[in-house]
Amino acid sequence: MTMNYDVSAIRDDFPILHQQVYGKPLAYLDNAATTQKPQVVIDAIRNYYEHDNANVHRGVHALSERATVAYEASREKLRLLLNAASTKEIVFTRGTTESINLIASSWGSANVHAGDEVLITEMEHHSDIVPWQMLCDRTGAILKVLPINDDGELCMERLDEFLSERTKLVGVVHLSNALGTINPVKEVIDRAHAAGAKVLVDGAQALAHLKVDVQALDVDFYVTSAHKMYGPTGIGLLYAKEALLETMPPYQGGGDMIAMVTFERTEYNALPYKFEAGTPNISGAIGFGAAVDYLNSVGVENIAAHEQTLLAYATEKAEAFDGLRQIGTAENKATVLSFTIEGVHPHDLGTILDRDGVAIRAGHHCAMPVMQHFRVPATARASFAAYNTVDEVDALFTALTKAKDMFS
Ligand code: C6P
Repeated sequence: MTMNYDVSAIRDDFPILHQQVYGKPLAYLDNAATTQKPQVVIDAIRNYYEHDNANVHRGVHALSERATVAYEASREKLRLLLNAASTKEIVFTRGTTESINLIASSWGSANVHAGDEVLITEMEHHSDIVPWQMLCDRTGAILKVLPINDDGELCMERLDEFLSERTKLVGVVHLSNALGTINPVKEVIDRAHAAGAKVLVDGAQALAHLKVDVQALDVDFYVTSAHKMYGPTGIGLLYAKEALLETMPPYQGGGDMIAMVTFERTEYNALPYKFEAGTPNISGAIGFGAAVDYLNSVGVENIAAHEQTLLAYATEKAEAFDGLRQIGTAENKATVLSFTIEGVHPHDLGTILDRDGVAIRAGHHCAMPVMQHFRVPATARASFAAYNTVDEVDALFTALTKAKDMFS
């Protein structure tokens, strides 16, 4: 394994891993759906509720001040993680899905008009497809789709053909949840900018596996979810360049997003609060901050190297497995092994593996166009995180052999 990477010490940070499922040790390989949470994240949330629970930005009392300080400290941790220029550029949302809906509703409605084009890719998650379809339906804009090849890589050689002077936005996933492909987002951004388009990168899967620098990327919008990076569910973020956020109308109206309200007019609050209407997910934000601390303490590069070792080992086993078809064989990929097995439906695989304590995801992974490209109804997907082991990969393949034998 990776030098100095103590996977058993990391496993000890995650209380949930130490359990049996149907009498078998749990092998949790469904990390692209959601990662497990380390004790420090659980403790941060618990500590907040035990000691500091109060609303933020409102109270004059000690608890509210402490809650506000902790909430804003998390924003600063996320700014640092992404290397954003200012905390004004970090908006807390419910997650990737809400962040993209925010962009499509706010920026999209103000900037995308009939005849304009929005370019996405064939490997987008539904949350980076449907909000743009809805916007195009509302405005009369046109949705274009950059195809992928049979390895599950973007057809970059065709990008310029799909960009035009009418392209207002390019939406691209950083790390595909269905294929594991890591996309050349810097190149997409540079070429889209040259055509005059803004770029949204869907980083839902990226931050637990890749180092991301939004300034180096020069990306306009970057979105993610805490729960895929060892943080809690129900919280995520929208990063956007300050100049863009300044011009965008609010997404939702309500408390905290205002500076002054009369019945005649409302003056909106400063960034980022203009986009955070209502009482936010305070405990979630605090847990998100603790997850960032945890990621930094292990080091995302160390995690990535460990996962690459697991993925290489699993891929080797997959290649040797009779009747197994890998879906997603990009040169540059991470964490995800997506596959079908001849004669066994992925859902049956998922159920049989579960009985052996092996948790994977089976389905379309909210990326139906990817399934359509590869002409499969669904795939089985194992996805690796910091705490997974070679033994768990072995458990996966032992269970797969058993499943295949049952059906043959
Ligand atoms: N993918 C998976 O099992 P939310 O649900 O808002 O936190 O994230 C949505 C999302 C957006 N983009 C990508 C690339 C994603 O992978 C996801 C979530 C999960 O693959 C649930 S479908």
